[in-house]
Amino acid sequence: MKTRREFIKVSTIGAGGLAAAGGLLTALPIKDIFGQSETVENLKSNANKQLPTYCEICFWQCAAWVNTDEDGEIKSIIGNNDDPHCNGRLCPRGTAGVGMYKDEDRLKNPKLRTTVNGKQVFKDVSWDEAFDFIAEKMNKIKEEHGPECTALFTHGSGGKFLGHMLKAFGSSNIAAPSYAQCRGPREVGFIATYGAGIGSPEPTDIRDSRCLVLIGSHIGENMHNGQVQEMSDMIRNDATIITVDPRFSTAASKSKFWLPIKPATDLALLLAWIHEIIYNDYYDKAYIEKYAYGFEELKAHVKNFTPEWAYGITTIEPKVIRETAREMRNSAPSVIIHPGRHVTWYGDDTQRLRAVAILNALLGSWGRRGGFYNPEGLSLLKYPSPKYPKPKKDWRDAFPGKFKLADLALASGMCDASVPSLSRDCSIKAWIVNGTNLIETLPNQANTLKAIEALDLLVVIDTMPMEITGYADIILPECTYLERYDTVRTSAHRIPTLALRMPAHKPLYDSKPDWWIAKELGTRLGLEEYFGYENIEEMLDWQLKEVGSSLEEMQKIGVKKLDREYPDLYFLNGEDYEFNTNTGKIELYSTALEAEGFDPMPKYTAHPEPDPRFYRLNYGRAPMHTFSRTTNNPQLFDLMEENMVWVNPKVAKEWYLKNGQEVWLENQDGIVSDFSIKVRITERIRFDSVYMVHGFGHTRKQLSRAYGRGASDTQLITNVMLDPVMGGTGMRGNFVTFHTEEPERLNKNIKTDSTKVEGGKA
Ligand SMILES: Nc1nc2c(c(=O)[nH]1)N[C@H]1C(S)=C(S)[C@@H](COP(=O)(O)OP(=O)(O)OC[C@H]3O[C@@H](n4cnc5c(=O)[nH]c(N)nc54)[C@H](O)[C@@H]3O)O[C@H]1N2
Ligand SMILES: Nc1nc2c(c(=O)[nH]1)N[C@H]1C(S)=C(S)[C@@H](COP(=O)(O)OP(=O)(O)OC[C@H]3O[C@@H](n4cnc5c(=O)[nH]c(N)nc54)[C@H](O)[C@@H]3O)O[C@H]1N2
Ligand code: SF4
Ligand SMILES: [Mo]
Repeated sequence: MKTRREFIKVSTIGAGGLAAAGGLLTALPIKDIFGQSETVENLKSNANKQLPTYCEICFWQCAAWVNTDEDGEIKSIIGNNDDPHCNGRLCPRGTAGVGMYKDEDRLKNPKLRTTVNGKQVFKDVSWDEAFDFIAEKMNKIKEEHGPECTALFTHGSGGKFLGHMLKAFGSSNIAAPSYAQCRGPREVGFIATYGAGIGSPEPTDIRDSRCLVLIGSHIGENMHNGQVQEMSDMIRNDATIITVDPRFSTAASKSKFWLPIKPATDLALLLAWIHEIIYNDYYDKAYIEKYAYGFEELKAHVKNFTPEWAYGITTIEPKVIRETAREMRNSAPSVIIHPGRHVTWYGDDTQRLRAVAILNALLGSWGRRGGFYNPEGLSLLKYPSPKYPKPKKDWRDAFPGKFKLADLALASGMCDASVPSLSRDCSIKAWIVNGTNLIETLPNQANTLKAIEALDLLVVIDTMPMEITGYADIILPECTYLERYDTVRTSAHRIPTLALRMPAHKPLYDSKPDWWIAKELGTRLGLEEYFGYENIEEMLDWQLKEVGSSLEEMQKIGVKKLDREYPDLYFLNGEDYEFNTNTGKIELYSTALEAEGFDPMPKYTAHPEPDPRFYRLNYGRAPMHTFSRTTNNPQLFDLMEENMVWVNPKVAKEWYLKNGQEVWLENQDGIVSDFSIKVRITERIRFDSVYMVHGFGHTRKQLSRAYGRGASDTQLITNVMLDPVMGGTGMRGNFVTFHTEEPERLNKNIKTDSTKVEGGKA
């Protein structure tokens, strides 16, 4: 049976296809906003200019200059020398921002799902019609269920405007996948220990560090610009790098020690290191005495966690564990056990990150040069607007008594709260999805689709016809970051900086910026008093003037460096300090976790192992791509067209696999990859695992380059190992086996392949 929200192509019936379509393409009131104007045909005034922006290809947000040619066309992007995120140098992806702007597959106009002759298709509509449609649906949901039954999933800068709109509407269900699918356990683990999270960019003082321990964080392939630059400096300075990774990563190849740990056993290694550091008196006594709580309890807790004990679990030899512990001690406090970023692995992730936080504390690296510095940012005042209504309920009602320590909303939690339930008076009924490809981003696709199926409204705001757009009721095309203003970047660093993003070209096609979408939709919903500014320049100028700058100044300089309010970059050199924990101390023994019924100190528990002929599915980043968002970018596609599955030679021999051979992967739940993937035989992966880069295996034919290239790891991640502390979705407990011929699919596969679905092009 065809479902209401049948997955359909983003193909459009022509203007004549529907009687109404032509008449609906009316222009909106003309607003003379630089770069956003409907009337400006060609911004000649933009010829041969250098205009400031900050990059949106990943979330490091490097500040950059966009160069235009004599026709005002975008020519190139280069780093801004004044920016501490990039120090004037962009990564390959940042330079390829031009490719995102020029991608001919971009979404071009708003599209509404409709049925023609019994088939679901998208028709082009005007922005007016799109907003009227959304406002009507949202108001109906508000009347019938309350405004709290709406939600915003967002990843990226423009989400702030949409978040403001949704809060004004009366809902606080706003989440990004960068929490429960990414760094959430790290934040919660560090908050439990230091009363402060890590945030982004990470305040790791890598450039001054003598010893960097990377535990499942592959800086170098994880191309977060400033970190990679600082790590290169470290290597030049002959500092020690210790990499713990079942895969021989690029970072491992630059390391003094590579510890090819058995996957899923890191907590045992961390506990053994803690044991070594305490029982050999390697720890920073004065620091621990002054700042820490629970040392004696910790000492007793790790008594039996010897290197010999850990060896049996991790396969890392005791002498290596001892030697690496000594290396850390020798460099302390200029040592960093890196907190990682994508840390949702095995469900005990908050506890693993607690162990990382504790190890740093024992070595005295928090608040010390070469360890973790004290970052400082500047918050801009919010443009004056009425108070938000107070929501009576939210997504947490779906999880009574759970995840209390989660300091942000869970994208996966909001998804689960959209699956109808008899025990709740409201399941979430409407999603606005902005800048996140939830189909490829949330694990367990069947669950995501179940939630989507139950919605009354799905609005997708994107730049590209990604998987998620196929399920939308209405698609709104956002212009790329090179064609718009956004909020001013205010992220914290060694010194506070401001960075401006402004349009370098008017939006191509009929695409629009998020700020405008939020304001126009807000107005349709009767929330105009929340959007008191005529246009975004007015708002930004007001905000900037409040801190002694102005839009005019920022348009010229792009990045403004400010003075620190608190002069101490390194702040734990013996002075008194009260941490934001229950005890006011660094909690080696966590009172907050204990109060919620969790282990106050981390413990190792074994995780399931693959069955014979199955291998643990490991995944990660490639330097030239960001998730699924860049795989169709013409410039980056040229650098890497598809992902491959890394297979250990021993395994390849057992399966008679050859380099470059195409295989299909099947996971423990009988899900078979939609597409085949080529084999790469390499010693760089352990025999018990296979590895692939995330973001490939696109199922949308509208992605003319990326379609069908490589395989999707997400499709094979059906087992979620939930973190009981904060609801993170552990994704590394999945196992795959090989098929050398395309296997029959036993009806377990979900249809995300648009070619298999009826509904069509006019
Ligand atoms: N299987 C698997 N799942 C993962 C991960 C993994 O490694 N493997 N990694 C996890 C991590 S660490 C994270 S942070 C998340 C990331 O999750 P997402 O941010 O959802 O990642 P993308 O797949 O890049 O999806 C981004 C979407 O935003 C759109 N987009 C790009 N630029 C713009 C813009 O300017 N405006 C708008 N409106 N849209 C834009 C893109 O076209 C794309 O559809 O995924 C998590 N999920
Ligand atoms: N080029 C590029 N850079 C990026 C991104 C991107 O998409 N592209 N995304 C950014 C984002 S949002 C994030 S969150 C970060 C993510 O970057 P990282 O935090 O570095 O995380 P992953 O990319 O998931 O890297 C995972 C590493 O862990 C290893 N690993 C797998 N299982 C285990 C295990 O059991 N134990 C140990 N010790 N290691 C294991 C894998 O082999 C891999 O090398 O990257 C950021 N930087
Ligand atoms: S690291 Fe690269 S992709 Fe990320 S913001 Fe910086 S230049 Fe852009
Ligand atoms: Mo992430």
